[in-house]
Amino acid sequence: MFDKILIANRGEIALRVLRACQELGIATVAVHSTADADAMHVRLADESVCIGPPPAKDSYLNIPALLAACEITGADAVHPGYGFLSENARFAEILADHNVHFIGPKAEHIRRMGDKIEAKRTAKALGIPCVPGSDGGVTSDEEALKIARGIGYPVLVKAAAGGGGRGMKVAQHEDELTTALATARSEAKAAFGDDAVYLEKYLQRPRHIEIQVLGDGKGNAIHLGERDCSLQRRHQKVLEESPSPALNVSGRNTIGDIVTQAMRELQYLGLGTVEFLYEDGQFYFIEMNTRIQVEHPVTEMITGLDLVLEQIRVAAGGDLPLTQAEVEFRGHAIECRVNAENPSTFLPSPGRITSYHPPGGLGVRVDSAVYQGYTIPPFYDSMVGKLIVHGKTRTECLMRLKRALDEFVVDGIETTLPLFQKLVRNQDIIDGNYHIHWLEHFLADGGMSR
Ligand code: MV4
Repeated sequence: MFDKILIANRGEIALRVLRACQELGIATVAVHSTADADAMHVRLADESVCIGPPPAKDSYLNIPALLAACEITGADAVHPGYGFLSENARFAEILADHNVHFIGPKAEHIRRMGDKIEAKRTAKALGIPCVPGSDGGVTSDEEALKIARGIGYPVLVKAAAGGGGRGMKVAQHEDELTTALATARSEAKAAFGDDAVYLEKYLQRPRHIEIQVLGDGKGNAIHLGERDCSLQRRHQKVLEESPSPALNVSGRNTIGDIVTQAMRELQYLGLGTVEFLYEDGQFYFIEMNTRIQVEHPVTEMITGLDLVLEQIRVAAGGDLPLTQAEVEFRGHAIECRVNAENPSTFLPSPGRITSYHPPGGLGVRVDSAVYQGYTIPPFYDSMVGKLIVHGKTRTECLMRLKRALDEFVVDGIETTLPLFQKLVRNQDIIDGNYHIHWLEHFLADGGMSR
């Protein structure tokens, strides 16, 4: 096992990783920008190193500064959290070159899944169902027109280097395809420096359902069920739940087994999430994430597993905690991402938290790094924390969530708590009847002013 882990992140995930390390008896090193000197993860770590000024490119993304921090403190492993360097294959390789373990997948798998064309090719070869579309990238308008005729309109042009919805363009009819290709290419070139694009059938009202996996890198892998992350705004997840209201036990087992078998064949190491669109009872692979995700607590609440601890264990060469047959799914969990934003306009609202009272009680968990008197800096994401609630049934979970939201006090800044107050009282949400565009429609229809 590792002796000392450097946590290359900030905020609630830095704290989450720190807690897992403490429970494993592993020493911790926090790193921080000058804007985060007062942060909770810095206070609670055994040691801390300032790695640069506030802009992330000069601090949390500064690889030489992170290497120096490893060297100075003698850390033997780095946990990247999510975002920042968590899916940077080069970072994983550089650490290995300096005899520091990267707590995450093999660099080759991070790189392969980072290229969406390569990821899809891999998924398809492993027997994972994919959205009908081009076989690899499209290089000419003529080729694209031919493929689109084959799959039928509407079609979606996607960037190979994409993610987060950038460089995506829908063509409703043939006469829109050439423009969609050109726009997607130029957006992709500007955003990622790579104009490779591919084509898919456009699914109109799917759900976003993702499968959590864990591999030991030696050909063993398990899945930990799904999360329904359909409630999003501008490609930012807002509320996640497990199990998905749209899935039954046999649907879960079928897709879970396919994904698990694929991960065994890949000899995948660490945590991963295989993302699908789900429409009319069919799963369609879109992407794979090779990191721990913001919404991982939803899975922890229904499986009872500590995903960060397991991630550290397999990175150190350890075994999986359970066989697939031993994985049990208990009850229902929902996570709300509470952001420092106006709940109607979503404009950021950084500033000082004058009053802070998180909810508690049975089945209630708050993952947050803020405290009363803390000032949310304007340089990073605007998450205040995550409220995660567990119940025996979805109904109990929703009632408990309503109760917990009523207890939650965050004063001094605006937060998205009022949005969740509305959502838990909405009939579609209560019925589990929503898709990837539901939240944007709700907001556009004045859901927050009614
Ligand atoms: C799609 C799609 C419809 N059809 N692919 C958006 C971000 C990227 N990760 C994948 N995305 C989508 N891919 C096909 N073939 C619709 C989306 C999409 C979406 C997906 C998941 C969650 C929210 C979304 C919001 C808009 C569009």
